[in-house]
Amino acid sequence: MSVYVFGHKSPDTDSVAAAIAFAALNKAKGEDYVPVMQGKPNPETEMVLKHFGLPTPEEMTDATDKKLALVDHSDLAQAPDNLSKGELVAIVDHHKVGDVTTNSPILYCAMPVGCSCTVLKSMYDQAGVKPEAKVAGVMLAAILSDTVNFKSPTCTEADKKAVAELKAIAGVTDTDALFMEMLKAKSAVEGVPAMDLLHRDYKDFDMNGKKVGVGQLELATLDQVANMRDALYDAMKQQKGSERHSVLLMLTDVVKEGTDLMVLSDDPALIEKAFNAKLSGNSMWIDGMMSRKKQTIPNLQKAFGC
Ligand SMILES: [Mn+2]
Repeated sequence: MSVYVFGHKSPDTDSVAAAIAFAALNKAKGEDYVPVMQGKPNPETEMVLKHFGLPTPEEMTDATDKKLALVDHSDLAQAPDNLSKGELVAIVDHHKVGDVTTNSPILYCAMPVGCSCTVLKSMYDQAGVKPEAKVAGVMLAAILSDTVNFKSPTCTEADKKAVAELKAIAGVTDTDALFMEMLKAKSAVEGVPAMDLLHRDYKDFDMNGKKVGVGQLELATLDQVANMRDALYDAMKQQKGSERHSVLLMLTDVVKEGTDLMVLSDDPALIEKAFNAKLSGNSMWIDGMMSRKKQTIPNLQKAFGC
């Protein structure tokens, strides 16, 4: 009887890579393990699987009458449906302990590191098994994704060491370039209508009785929208209409760590004052501005006298 390895619902790259890696480790020991995923791969995961030449795991969401393992979670809310009607045999994770319980002893392997695939790397080491190059590739991509290329506060020395060892096995020479490719896949804008991009992550705010809309697009590089600026500005005009005082669009460069802020306002000078910057054309670069919630909105509130 196969053991199905499930990542969490709304699969991310780690939950898929960890399912593949855990299944492959057990297969190397002669056991029948199959990676599955609870839903479709996101654009980043799709790119990573294609890059390393691995098939997309089968979709599966129900545990009834199945032998199964969980990776990258131990919360019921993220686990497959009818978990209690299946037989859970293992959990590999890097989160706080969740609310999944079992009647029998299981393999439970969790470590306080940045990624489930870092836990799996140490399981491979312990078993004396070297992952196949393709599997090592998706494991290292998962670590880059979960640790935001080592920048996340959750990143540990163990994650860095795992990447150093996995890149040699996978034949990856430049992990920064791989991370950039992943970011581009995640932030893909090509072929998406400008109005959809404006609304990808958009909110209206009340600023002292004035309605201000702020959208944000996270990008690997501003070049991604170089040919779309006019179309984006037209979408902002349409969005603003007569009811809004301002519509702003944050074009956030995740690599350079700053935002080119596109501005359409009844009072552009007020927006300039809010960010202590000067518009050139219809946008201005604001170094270090990454967060709408923590940076953009508080500055606007101050300028609007909220
Ligand atoms: Mn994870």
